[in-house]
Amino acid sequence: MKTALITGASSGIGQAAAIELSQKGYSLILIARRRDRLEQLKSKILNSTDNQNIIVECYTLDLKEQTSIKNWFQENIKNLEKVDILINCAGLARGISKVQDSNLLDWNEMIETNINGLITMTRLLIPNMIKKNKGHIVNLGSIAGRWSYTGGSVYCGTKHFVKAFSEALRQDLIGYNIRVTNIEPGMVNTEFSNVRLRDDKKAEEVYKGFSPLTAKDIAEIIVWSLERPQHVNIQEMVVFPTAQVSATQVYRELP
Ligand code: 8X3
Repeated sequence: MKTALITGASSGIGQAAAIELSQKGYSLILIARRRDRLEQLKSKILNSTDNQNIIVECYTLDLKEQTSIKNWFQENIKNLEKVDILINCAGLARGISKVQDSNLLDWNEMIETNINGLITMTRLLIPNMIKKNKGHIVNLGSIAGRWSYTGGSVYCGTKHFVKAFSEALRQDLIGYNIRVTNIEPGMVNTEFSNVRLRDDKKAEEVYKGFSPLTAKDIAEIIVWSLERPQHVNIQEMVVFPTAQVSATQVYRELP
């Protein structure tokens, strides 16, 4: 029985990945800020499976707080030894302003979550994977990590970081039988735009007139990557909705 730890598990791709993985018989360690959402997800997963062997554990943690992550890790170090798979889903975008108009607090929040949270979690969980000579780290990058666009400076920067970090990590881990996968989706209809725009009406507009990707689409790809034989590593995967052809070009059919 494999155990996957998922950050950002209370919504979007993290939540969908938890559901898909539970259906494949993986045990889960779910991490997010919102306890109520995690508990709801846990109940949903356990109620929809007949597999008595699946264990679902929830931890409330803010990935922006490096000290909290370190303390949590120390407190649970023994329990975390069973983690075979780390899925770094926690991440967000804030704002679509140009650099000259941007809010520094928004920048910090993205850098702390998308970069510091991801590297801290990875750094803490790797030694045990090295000890076991086995593991898989899946990072949620973005097409914004390949192609920058106006209004996305720091968000795009953090996702370029995820790509660069994943590349170097793969090289650092050579010989330890640990796979590193960077999944890079285009537009996925989750709470991403509500968080980014802080406006539910505007967020709805983002996905109007075309079929965006769903969290399930990406979760299925994560599972597919994990389920390749151990000697196969999907290093990177760029996934767009069919109607989106670049970071800024989407074909919409609007009335
Ligand atoms: C999300 C994709 O195009 O909104 O990472 O930046 S995009």
